[in-house]
Amino acid sequence: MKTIDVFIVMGSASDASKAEPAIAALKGFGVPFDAAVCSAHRSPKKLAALVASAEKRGCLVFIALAGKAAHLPGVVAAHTAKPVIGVPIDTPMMGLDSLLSIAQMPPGVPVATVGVDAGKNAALLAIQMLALSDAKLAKKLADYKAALGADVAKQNAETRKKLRIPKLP
Ligand code: RP5
Repeated sequence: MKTIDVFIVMGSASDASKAEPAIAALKGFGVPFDAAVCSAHRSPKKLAALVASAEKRGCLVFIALAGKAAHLPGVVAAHTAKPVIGVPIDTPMMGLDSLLSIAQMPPGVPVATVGVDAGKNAALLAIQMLALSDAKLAKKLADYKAALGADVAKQNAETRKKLRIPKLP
């Protein structure tokens, strides 16, 4: 029985605040998901079991958030053929350590990597993947993108007014 489309794994409870925007986006788009804290280093056997159980529940895309020597997304990818999106968490090294640990995967085991602390983008990328075979979700995404464009147009009008830029001839 299918229960989830997306599974979010956080490497530590300290990553939870960075998962919140991802969770909000998935909820906003009505995407069924689950989330858990599990570490590639501190609880490796549990992680393998968690990935297997998420797949049994129908998970199509994984999102993994981790910081420092951020092996979590890569280890998730080692245990599944489903797409894995990694979110590098900010660190005293500005998240560069996390970013490189997630992005520099060996050939054969890719992890799609978003920006440092970019949980929202991870969820949107997951939604874009799911929308490839879900027309309702694709429509919601198109509406979302149109709203982004409308907001820029509003900013343009307000900024031009504020700066007293003359109207175009
Ligand atoms: C990583 O180490 C976690 O993903 C977290 O970002 C970082 C620090 O973990 P804690 O020491 O806060 O548990 O494994």
